[in-house]
Amino acid sequence: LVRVEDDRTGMSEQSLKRAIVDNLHYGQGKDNYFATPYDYYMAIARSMRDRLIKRRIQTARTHIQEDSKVVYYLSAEFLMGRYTGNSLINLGIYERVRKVLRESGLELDDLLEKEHEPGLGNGGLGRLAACYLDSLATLEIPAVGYGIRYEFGIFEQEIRNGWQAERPDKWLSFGNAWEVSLPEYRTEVKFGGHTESYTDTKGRYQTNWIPEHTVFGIPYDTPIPGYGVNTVNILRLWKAESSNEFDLDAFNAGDYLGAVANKMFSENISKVLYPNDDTVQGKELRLEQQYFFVSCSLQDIIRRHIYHYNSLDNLHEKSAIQLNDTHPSIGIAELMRLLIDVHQMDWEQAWHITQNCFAYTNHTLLPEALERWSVNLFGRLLPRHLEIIYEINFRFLSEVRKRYPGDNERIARLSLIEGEGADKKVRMANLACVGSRKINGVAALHTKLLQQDVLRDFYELAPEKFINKTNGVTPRRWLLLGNPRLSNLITEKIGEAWITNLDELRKLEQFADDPQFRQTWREIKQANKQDLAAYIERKNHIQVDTNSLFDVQVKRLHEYKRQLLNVLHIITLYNRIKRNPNEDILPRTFIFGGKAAPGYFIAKLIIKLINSVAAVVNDDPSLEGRLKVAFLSNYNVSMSQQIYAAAELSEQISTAGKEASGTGNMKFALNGALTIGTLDGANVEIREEVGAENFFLCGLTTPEVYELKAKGYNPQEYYQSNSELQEVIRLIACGHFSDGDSQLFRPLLDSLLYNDKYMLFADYQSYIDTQDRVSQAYRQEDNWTRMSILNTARMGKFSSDRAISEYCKEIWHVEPVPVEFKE
Ligand code: DL6
Repeated sequence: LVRVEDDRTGMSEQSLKRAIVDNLHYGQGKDNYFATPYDYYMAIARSMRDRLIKRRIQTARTHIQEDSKVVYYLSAEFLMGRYTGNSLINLGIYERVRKVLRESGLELDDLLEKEHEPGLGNGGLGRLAACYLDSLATLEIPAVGYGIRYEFGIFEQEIRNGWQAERPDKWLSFGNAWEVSLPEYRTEVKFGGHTESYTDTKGRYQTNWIPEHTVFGIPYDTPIPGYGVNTVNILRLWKAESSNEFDLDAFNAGDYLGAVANKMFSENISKVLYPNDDTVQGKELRLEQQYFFVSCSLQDIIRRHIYHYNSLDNLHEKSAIQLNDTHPSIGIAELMRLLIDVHQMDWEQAWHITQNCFAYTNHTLLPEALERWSVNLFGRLLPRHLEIIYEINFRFLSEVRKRYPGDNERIARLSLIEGEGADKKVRMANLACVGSRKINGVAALHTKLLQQDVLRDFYELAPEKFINKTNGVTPRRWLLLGNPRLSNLITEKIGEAWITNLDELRKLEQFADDPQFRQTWREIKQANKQDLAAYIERKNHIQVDTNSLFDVQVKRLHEYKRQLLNVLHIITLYNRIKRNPNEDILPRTFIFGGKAAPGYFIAKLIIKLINSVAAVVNDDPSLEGRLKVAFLSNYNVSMSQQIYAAAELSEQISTAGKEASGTGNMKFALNGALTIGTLDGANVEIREEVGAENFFLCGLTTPEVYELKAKGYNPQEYYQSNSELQEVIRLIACGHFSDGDSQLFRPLLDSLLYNDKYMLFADYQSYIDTQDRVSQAYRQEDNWTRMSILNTARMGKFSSDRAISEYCKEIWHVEPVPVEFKE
């Protein structure tokens, strides 16, 4: 008996083989004579998607049957990485599929490289959302991720003559095997226009929003499988489409361009991801994007809820809506609008439901990243929401006034509206705080600083709303998939329970002093280093010494992350060798990667400096290959998996009090790299977990930074008293790294010498001394390996499973719902 089901869902070698051949023929229209590696990739991806869809259907049914509360994770970014490898891992058939393909002379890993990574995020915030979706599914929590299906994701970075150049990321141009579109669930979203008030037949005061134009959101679903369970949740991304493809009246009047204007307006909305990380671009299109996806998502949630319960009275009991930063916080006003204007609920009940649905995660302490929209723009685009925000504010400030009579400064700080007259702004963080039941930071230090500083007034008003949720990363992608050699060793030694219970890694501690285990541990790192070295040679044409220390800083380019401090260290070592060629300097390979926001000139100049230093250092024969510098272009999730596996030293050197958490720091340590870092973000907790003796601490603490700022920080005080630092700065200034051009890096040097907002000079000596300790420690190979093992062994806390379990218990109040799989 031949069953279609087997080819679509079967997990045996034979079924998998048939499935791939079937998808190659009928999905790609090729046989093995014509098929390209990309066709094979598509066939594998489709075969996996088939398997997930069956489970998805059963998951959705179970959630309805069990009347489950659902988590809705609203995020403007999801940086998912490649799907196919991850799905093979989570379905538990990676090795089986590899074997099946090998029998046909195909190499799975090479084919998986053909997947164009969906870069629908900038960095930490979007990647966190992706880790959280993985954990939600693995923990069997009913959940939907909602976001935007950007046609162009984060730009592709090229390095031309040392400078960053941007190219558009056309990730969809060869199709996307993973998504399913659901035009039947398209949703209408209004923009612009005006509001009108009237009294309805029951004598109630009502408001009608008459928009200037409307847009459709079309949902595209991607299945999100849990590891080793049958739960398959979805990521639902919205694409904007015109509600009025062609204006026939305009066309008939001879205005062809006018006839398609609406289409252009609509489709622009989901066209491109804004490439800024930790800064806001107050552009109208960005607000349109935010409102677009939030409105689609909330209407979708309401549609499903009403279908099931025929009432919205219990919406908050069945839905937990998480705001991933303030980008979706317009959702608070939108849910109020939908409940009041569309579903005729009274204000008090609507507000009760809204406040109990939403929770807000803050991801940044940088003031420039706090979103504030001009009231004029807001009113033009979302006139009804502005009215609602004024009403929320009026009611909220009346309560505040009762609590703090006469404290007008506090009232002004708490207000949802900032400023006066034409400069008035809507403060989205304030809206998020007022409209949410819980507010969380992403590391212990970050939450404390929110309470003491950025959100202090809200903390004083409602301390019970504040809670810390230290970030976490998924061990499936960041160890099991990304570092198969190390994963296999770990599983061999302690079994595979660590994959879903990362605390199990503690069992590795017992092997930290075992010479044989250390040796194997080292061999694995060495093999991973060789792979990365081959990549660097292929891409950058730089030969690196695989016995050198792989010292890595990969993350977005930002002044506060201080890639420049790392460069000052490289030049310090360079000078030392130049001064004394026989000086015993530890050979190091410095590896950088990361994108700069296209409009962020200083960050781009730092990239140019790194590449300029690389050009001089890599080619100087007198260094005898002891120092090598490589900037890897177009850093993304796929590349990072390889980098973490090979790294030995992780650079986490942001100015204390600036990095909310960091998650790269966790991925490095999980893969056995030691950290050199400041007491910032989650570094603090990583150090507590791995032990101070297994962490290289440097730099000022947050209170010291604040104190120094308060008393008036002067970088010259540090500069004038440090001859080694002077030598470094002079070398850059004289054009040594810029073919004699003494002006090229002037903006960087001036900012250091006369302002130094991020206090590089204050931390320079501490950083250099700590790096010297790193070099000494690396030479004691055995002890270094021991520290490396202990780092991995003690990273259990930083699993996203731990983070998500805490969100479930303490914020969302949701329970796992196991799904049975029936063939
Ligand atoms: O919480 C995820 C991630 C943190 O680990 C980083 O420390 C933080 O910089 C990042 N924030 C952003 C930009 N956010 N905004 N707005 O990506 O979040």
